[in-house]
Amino acid sequence: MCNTCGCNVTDGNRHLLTPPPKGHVLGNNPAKILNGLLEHNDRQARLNRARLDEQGILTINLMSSPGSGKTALLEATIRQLNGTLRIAVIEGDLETENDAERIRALGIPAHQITTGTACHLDAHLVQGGLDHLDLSQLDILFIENVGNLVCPASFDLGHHRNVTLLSVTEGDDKPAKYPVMFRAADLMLISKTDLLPYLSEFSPERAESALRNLASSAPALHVSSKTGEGVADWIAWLSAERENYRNLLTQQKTLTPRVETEGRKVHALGPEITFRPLHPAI
Ligand SMILES: Nc1nc2c(ncn2[C@@H]2O[C@H](COP(=O)(O)OP(=O)(O)OP(=O)(O)O)[C@@H](O)[C@H]2O)c(=O)[nH]1
Ligand SMILES: [Mg+2]
Repeated sequence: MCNTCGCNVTDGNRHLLTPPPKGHVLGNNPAKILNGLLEHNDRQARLNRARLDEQGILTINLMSSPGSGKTALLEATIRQLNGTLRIAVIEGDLETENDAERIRALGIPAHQITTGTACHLDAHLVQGGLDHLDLSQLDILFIENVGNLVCPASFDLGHHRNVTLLSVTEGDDKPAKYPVMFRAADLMLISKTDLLPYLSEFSPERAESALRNLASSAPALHVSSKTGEGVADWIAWLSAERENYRNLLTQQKTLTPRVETEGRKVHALGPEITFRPLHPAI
């Protein structure tokens, strides 16, 4: 799939594809160049994370299919927190400033990244987003990834936790069908639960059991941004993660998200490429 769509080439890393100078370690083998992009991504992600850690900003990557309620969740979160934590948002979409405008309308700084054709954010794009924010004024940064249940899970952005939304309109089999995305989740949020009375075919139990079948122990919470049901549980999860993160920082450690190595294979070319685990598990 991504071997043909070229989605691992973004405006943030396109410059790395220019022919390398003679004697450059990547040579001109496309497989090596694409593997090089992933290595460059990881290197940039580590720099992003160090920058965020310096300021103690817990950074959450929100992923899901298009329209499952990521921006609505952010709006509900901002309302619920009511200024008790300093928040900013980096928005990722192929086109439009719509989501960033929705966040700014609530008085929260937001930077929109438009990827053009790329179906995921990467660490280079996020680095550009960080440059637009005053990091000295933040407690939590949310990154709303491009709506896509496949590719975003494979890219470390330098963030700390992955949150994957599954809206009840999508069907409870999605964790089984999109294992790379759901295995990468540190938290699964079943969203739009106010619609459950109209969607008797969706079973939250079946959705959670599909997640467990992936050997994931990530918590599964229910939320409706429309009615506010479950928003307090989500905020409690965020607060616990923030406390854990701050404790780790005092020990010169940090939090790292789950990033799926199997998905990374999809984003590379050639059988000769070997993958290493991205991070020591915390
Ligand atoms: N009933 C109901 N509708 C919701 C809820 N959350 C979001 N929606 C609606 O779902 C649609 C998409 O919501 P968004 O928040 O824009 O979804 P998104 O995941 O940010 O979409 P993209 O950024 O395009 O991927 C909008 O019409 C929302 O009003 C919810 O909890 N309940
Ligand atoms: Mg959105």
